[in-house]
Amino acid sequence: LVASMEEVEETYVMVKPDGVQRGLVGDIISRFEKKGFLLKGLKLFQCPKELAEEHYKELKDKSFYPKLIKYITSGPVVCMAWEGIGVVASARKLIGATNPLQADPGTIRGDLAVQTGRNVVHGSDSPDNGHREIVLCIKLI
Ligand code: FUP
Repeated sequence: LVASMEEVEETYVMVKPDGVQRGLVGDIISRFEKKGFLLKGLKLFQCPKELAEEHYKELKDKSFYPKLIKYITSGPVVCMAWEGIGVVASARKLIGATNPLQADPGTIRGDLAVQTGRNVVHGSDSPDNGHREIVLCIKLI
């Protein structure tokens, strides 16, 4: 466990359409920079429906899935690859709980959001998914 905490990893972070529209991109990038992570890739783009469906395929059977796809495709998103020791778990901590009302103050969602369906930012939940999402959203498009 300690060894894996010391491994250099990459994770995928995406500012969702509400975050872009509200002008929160700079604040979000700044938090990752100040923590000490390295920005390896960045792109603004309109997420096609097919890509959103692929990205959230594990949630396909959830009741909120149609709304989620509509939300993610409602405007441009900012996709980033961040590198650093333990960056996958650390990014999840910086982002905070899925429900912003339960996210701790000091986290992105805790400071900047209220609704689960408008929670400003996404971060990969494992190194494997980090790699998969970076390839899917940054390298292939
Ligand atoms: P997270 O990893 O924190 O982004 O959370 P999940 O992968 O569980 O959920 C992905 C997205 O689905 C969330 F960012 C928002 C949306 N969602 C809802 O809209 N309602 C829910 O009850 C749970 C998730």
